[in-house]
Amino acid sequence: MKFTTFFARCLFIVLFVSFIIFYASKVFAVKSFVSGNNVPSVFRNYTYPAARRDESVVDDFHGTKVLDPYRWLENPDSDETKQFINAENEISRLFLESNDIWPKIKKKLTNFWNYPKYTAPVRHGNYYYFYQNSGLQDQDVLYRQSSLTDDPILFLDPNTFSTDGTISLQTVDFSNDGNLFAYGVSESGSDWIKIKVRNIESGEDFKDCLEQVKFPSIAWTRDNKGFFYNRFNQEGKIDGSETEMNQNQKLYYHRIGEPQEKDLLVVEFPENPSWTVNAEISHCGKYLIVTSTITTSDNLVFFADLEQNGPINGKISLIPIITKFEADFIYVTNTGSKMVFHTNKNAPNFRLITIDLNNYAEENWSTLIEEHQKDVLNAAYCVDGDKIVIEYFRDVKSVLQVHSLETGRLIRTLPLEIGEVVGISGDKKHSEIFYQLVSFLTPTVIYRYDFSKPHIEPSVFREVKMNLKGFDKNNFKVEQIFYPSRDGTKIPMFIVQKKTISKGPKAVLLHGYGGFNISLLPTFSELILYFIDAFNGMFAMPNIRGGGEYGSSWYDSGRLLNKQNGFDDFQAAAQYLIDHKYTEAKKIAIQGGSNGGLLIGACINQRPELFGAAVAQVGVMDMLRFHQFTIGHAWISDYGNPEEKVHFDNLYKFSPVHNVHSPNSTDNQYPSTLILTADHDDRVSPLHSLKFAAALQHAVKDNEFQKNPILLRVYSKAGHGGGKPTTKIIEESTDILTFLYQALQISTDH
Ligand code: X98
Repeated sequence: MKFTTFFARCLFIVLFVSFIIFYASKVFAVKSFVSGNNVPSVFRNYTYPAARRDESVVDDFHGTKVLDPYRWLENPDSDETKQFINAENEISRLFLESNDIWPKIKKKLTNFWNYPKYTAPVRHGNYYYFYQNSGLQDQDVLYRQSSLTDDPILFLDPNTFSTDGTISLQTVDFSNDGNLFAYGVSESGSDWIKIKVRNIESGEDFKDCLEQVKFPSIAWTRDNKGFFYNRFNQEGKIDGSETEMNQNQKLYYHRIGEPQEKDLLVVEFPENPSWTVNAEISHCGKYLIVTSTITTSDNLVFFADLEQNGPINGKISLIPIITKFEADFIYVTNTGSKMVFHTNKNAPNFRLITIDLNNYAEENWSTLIEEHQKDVLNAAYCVDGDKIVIEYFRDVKSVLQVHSLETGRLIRTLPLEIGEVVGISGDKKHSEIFYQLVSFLTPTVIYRYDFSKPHIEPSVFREVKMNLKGFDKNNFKVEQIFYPSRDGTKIPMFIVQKKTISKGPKAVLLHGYGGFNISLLPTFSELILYFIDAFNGMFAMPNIRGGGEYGSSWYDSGRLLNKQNGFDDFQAAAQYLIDHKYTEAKKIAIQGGSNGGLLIGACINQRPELFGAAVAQVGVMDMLRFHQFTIGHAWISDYGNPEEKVHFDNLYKFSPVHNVHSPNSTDNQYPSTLILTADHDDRVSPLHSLKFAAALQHAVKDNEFQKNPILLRVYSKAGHGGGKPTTKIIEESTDILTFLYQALQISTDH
């Protein structure tokens, strides 16, 4: 460590400790109104910040008058909002750091985290590239090597972008020959990125810097003169703290070496401001494939023949092949004009189809790989010229198969342990593939297979292991059970715990998401392992409806007017764990982020008595206004549009902000609740969490039955989660674990 950095850290610690002592004396001096024998002492002495209630703000939704007293919290720049955030942070910090648990957990957790991590190598041009993190580096570093046995050479180190690790690498795109490299950098966790371009051989960056980019798609043309990319032309501040709606995304062509103002507008949809636009170049280099979405599911597909079109000098006329938003169509590869798409059109478990660009009417499509009756075809990659590697989800675990590109015939299954494949690296040009598996007890195993040597079976190329003294993964066990939900539907749930049975009800961390066709497969998390190992706890992960674990029908049964099903599934998971004597309600902590934050907010309103603690991270909490901020309008696929009565009626029933109530007995008080958000979250604006926290605190502040605390913490220089530096991840995880330690009254030594 440099001396100056060391000095700065010492100064910071001194200032930080003084800050805590100063505020401890101030806040503990206020009137104590929370008390009770079963409440840890740290819960007893604090008061909530007074948040102004402006009851003059009233909306009329289809004849129903809806109060929005904390509308002022939607302005991130007002002094009043900033003061509210500061006051909330003071209380939560005081709560979390009032004793020596926080530093003890942080030290131990840092130790958990400190082991080298790698990703699978990917080939571009003459090199292999992979990410490495030596253990506690804030950002993963990109390395390259000429062969798998050569010493890796540092290629790009995002840790040099900032001193505090808050500038991250968010997208990387190599030209087809691997000679040029476009990369996106994001600041403070925002979805906004700036694209830069590097020459591979010289290692130098060109002066190009492209702004206004969010949800990037970069597609290099084969002549290496430039690339297509999408951007918004949004006015005003765009640093991730703004809340303005993102609209009018357009596709441009950028020529290397030219200023961004000279970029050519090639595709736009001015009649449809909420359509997004993405570009891809076909594997043969001939076609531009353009897709467009309005929500997070279903897309249109267009194409243009770049060879026929000639030089790019303005708008490109596109031929529409999918003209309705009714299914997902993902380009896999093509043989001449025959394009292979991965789709759920007429196939809720997905299938591969071939569409001939010379004859693209639906009646002429053919099926390359049929939909499986039960397994979900999650992803498909073309490798080794004429093969397709397919990932299926089979009862929420990854399965890998190789099929023929020509006939769709199954060639072989690739060996895999139980877990989730988080990356497949391979290319139509190369015979070699790598695939990366994770699981609850396995940080990463990377397998390698070479199709040119079919007699040699896939082998472990690299295994990532925690180097933690005294930690043996054989002391833990993973089970999958199926429990009935409220309507009798069987829901799968993973349970991870130590093999040794400890006496008495266990502390349980119950995690869920349930939306956007996203599947929760077995994953590796230091926080989860810490909870199990150090708290003698149990981790439970139900695959509730709304996710994609069983294809589009599982998704459909938990979205729009069926959204309550997912909440019911989650509550039934807690009930199952209680009924089967794993635990009791006050030992259950529920946790979720983003759409999972909504799940937590809805569940503590609906069944507060079922949980002892709740952690809601970056959640969507105002279901009547979510569509008005940043990319929220794209979530109408899951939530419905509050401007339509049928959806308003549905959303109003579970919207966390609108269903807060005051407890009428100690038994149905709210669980201890920690609401987390971040000042540069431009995916789910922090206003959701601020309004929910203000409403909850208002409802409980003078309530004789509410003993448990409701806390809000707003992190600074952080966003929705992507690109978060390790330092901040460890701090946030320490906050959560310290909160759970206190809220669940964990008795293990620390
Ligand atoms: C989103 O909102 C995804 C946001 N998003 C993207 C990308 N493209 C998008 C195109 C249209 C609409 C949204 C898009 O991230 C994208 C494309 C290429 C590369 C990188 C990004 N999601 C939901 C979300 O964040 C669920 C998961 C994805 N939510 C927050 C839903 C509710 C809470």
